[in-house]
Amino acid sequence: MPKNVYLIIGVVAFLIVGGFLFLRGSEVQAPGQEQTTQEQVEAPLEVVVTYTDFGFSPREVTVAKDGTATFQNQSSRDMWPASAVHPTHMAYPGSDIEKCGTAEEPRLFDACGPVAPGESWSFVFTEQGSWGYHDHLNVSNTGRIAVQ
Ligand SMILES: [Cu+2]
Repeated sequence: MPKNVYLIIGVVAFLIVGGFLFLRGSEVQAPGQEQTTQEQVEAPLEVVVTYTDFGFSPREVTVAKDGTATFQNQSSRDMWPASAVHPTHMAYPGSDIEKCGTAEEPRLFDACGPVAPGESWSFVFTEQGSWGYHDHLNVSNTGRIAVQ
């Protein structure tokens, strides 16, 4: 019964695509991010993560490869976003707290110093994967960035 096989394949494909679009559509859109009119939904090139006294928000975000995440300090104290794992910060490829202060600093997923309240720090993610991070000054505050 080839017709039935095609019908089943069609229904399964419809459910997969529909479910994917539904899940993507329920994600919180970053402020200023324009809706894409393309059929293919892509990860944003820019995301904003705010840091308050309660931690990072959203705690998990997705950004496109070569996209930028900006960490805004809206808390009452200094923050220091940095790659897992504390205290070496070496989970993100190439990152290492020992490289802070060198010419490699712009490529480190590490603020390499305190970011004062009201200030922000941005980083361009060139490596695909799922990267955990924390506030080096308050290590119980953690987050995760998926780079697609
Ligand atoms: Cu740390």
